[in-house]
Amino acid sequence: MNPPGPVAAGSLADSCRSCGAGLSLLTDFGDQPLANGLMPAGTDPAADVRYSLRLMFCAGCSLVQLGQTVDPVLLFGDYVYLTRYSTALADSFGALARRVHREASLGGGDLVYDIGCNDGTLLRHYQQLGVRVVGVDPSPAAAAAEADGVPLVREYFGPDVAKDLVSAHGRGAVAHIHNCLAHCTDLPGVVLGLRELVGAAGMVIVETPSVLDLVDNVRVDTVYHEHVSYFSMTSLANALRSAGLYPWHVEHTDSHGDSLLVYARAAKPAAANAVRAELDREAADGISGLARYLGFARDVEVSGRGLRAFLREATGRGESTVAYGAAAKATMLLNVFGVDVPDVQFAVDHSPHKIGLRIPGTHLTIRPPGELMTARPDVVLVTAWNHAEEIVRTNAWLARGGSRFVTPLPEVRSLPCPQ
Ligand code: JHZ
Repeated sequence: MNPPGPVAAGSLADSCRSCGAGLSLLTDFGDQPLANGLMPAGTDPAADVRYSLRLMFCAGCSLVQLGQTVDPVLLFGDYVYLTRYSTALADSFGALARRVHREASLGGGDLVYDIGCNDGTLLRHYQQLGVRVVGVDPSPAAAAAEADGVPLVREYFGPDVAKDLVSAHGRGAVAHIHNCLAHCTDLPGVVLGLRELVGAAGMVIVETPSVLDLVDNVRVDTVYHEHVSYFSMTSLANALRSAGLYPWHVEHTDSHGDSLLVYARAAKPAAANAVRAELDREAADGISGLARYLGFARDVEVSGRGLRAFLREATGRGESTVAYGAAAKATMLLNVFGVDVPDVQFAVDHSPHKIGLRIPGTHLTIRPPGELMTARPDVVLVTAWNHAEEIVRTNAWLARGGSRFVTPLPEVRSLPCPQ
């Protein structure tokens, strides 16, 4: 998330949002629509608003980032993503809350913050464990958290909001920020705010997709205007340290592709830990050099050609294809690769608020998954590939009936039909 105010509708950056050094261009995707800017069905995709989308690299702190910022009101003013519609993700938040509660010995007097809490899925798990919680989220998604009784501050997070929160509610034993740091244009300000929230004794837990997964598995569909930063352990540790936060543990999760789950606090950790090992692995892998990322643009071309050929051949054989998951990723996949009706006929998604809308930049309308019963597509293109297992499991009847489920990246792969 980004602070409101000085960010123009489409301003170009020439220096790193984390350390201020100069930037080098990695890939230019041209002008692209907003990934979550779903449009009314029947409207003209040619009229959809588009902004430049360019991926840059900072040799100063290794942060891969967008060279463009879009006004946060345009990005989050009408935000339709709700965590609760992905069961595996919601379950993983439950497991994390139970684990942190146990390992940090949290009690009823302790306080847990969640920055970018969305519909409050994570905080509701803490509430069930008897822990005090406060969520921070300016988007309409947070209304669902409030309706469920999660105390909420509807603000763009930063150091001033952090000070107000501490005055009003106290220091946090834990401050979570999941899939949100990458959205923050004022990265140094947000990290300072996190440090303020937890003081000397608390713990910050950051979850964010891994840039190595992006480049190595061609997750080009995760590059969009909301995601202004793409972290490695190296660039994340640099950003945290600048605010006096020291990462002391890292794990990998897979709810949105390979992601880093990093634990940090104000005290310097022992020299040897999982973070040190991760930093050493990244250094050996060339993480701080532009060369590590330069094959990405070529790989995107290859993946795009492969997907277009696959879909065109299916259409040529008279087969029908439907996209599963009107995720932000679906918008980017279809637009960056130039895929539209008739090669993909429509999309399905079980989020009620997405039904009846159109994927930006395309003619694809979003329908309820129940329509697959009548459509019986030959091919189901799983655009929400991070949920492929859950999607194939809940639609096993369709797979058994002969529909082929495929994921698009880095190349088209068929998913096994469940027994
Ligand atoms: P999903 C979100 O991206 C948005 P998206 C956000 N900006 C971000 O940073 C990343 O996550 C990390 C639907 N679905 O979770 C629900 C079904 O229909 O991959 C969702 O609309 N049936 C915060 O949008 C979509 O798919 C199902 O069985 O790419 C998945 O979106 C399941 C499991 C999901 O996030």
